[in-house]
Amino acid sequence: MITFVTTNPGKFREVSAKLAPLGIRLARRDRAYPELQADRLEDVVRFAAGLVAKEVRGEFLIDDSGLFVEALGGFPGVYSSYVYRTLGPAGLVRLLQGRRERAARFETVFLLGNRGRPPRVFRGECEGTIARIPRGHGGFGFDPIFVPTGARRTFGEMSLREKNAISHRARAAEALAHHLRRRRG
Ligand code: ITT
Repeated sequence: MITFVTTNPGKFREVSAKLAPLGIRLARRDRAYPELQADRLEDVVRFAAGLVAKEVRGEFLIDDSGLFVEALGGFPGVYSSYVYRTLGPAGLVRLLQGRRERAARFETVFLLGNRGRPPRVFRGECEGTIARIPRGHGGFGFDPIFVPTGARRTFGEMSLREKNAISHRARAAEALAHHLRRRRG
């Protein structure tokens, strides 16, 4: 059993759905941890892991993710949570009004930790574009404005299963599963 420390039920649903068929079980701990103001998601999770390790017994997982918009120099990136709360998905779309360059990518960094042991980090990315208007009510966060490469629909218009086949978080979960399987031998 791995404790997934997150305030975000959508993240928990996605990762559980990905790992359960592989026999990897997760328990959710709904706890916010302070996010360090840093340039890289990885620095944010490493800092958080130090705090979480003091509280959680056994193995834990944390996920820090962000949406990086090319025309905005990678913004909101590590500030995605703040921008979601302030501008929201529709506000982010407005920042790109009239822009033809709409490339963006989601990134997820997972940290698997356990008090006293060196943490392991896994990554996943998903490339795509920012839609012209928010579409769909599925998923969470910026899903209604993100169209993954090769698709026409936004993540918000996809089922959990469809998003989980191609998303940044699914990629990170696959890397984590690969590690756990190897460790089991
Ligand atoms: P934690 O408790 O796990 O930190 P959070 O929702 O604050 O939950 P992040 O800081 O990792 O998570 O996420 C930054 C923002 O990006 C936040 O507003 C999320 O809703 C959004 N986000 C993260 N992953 C996403 C995804 O797969 N699809 C759409 N938006 C996502």
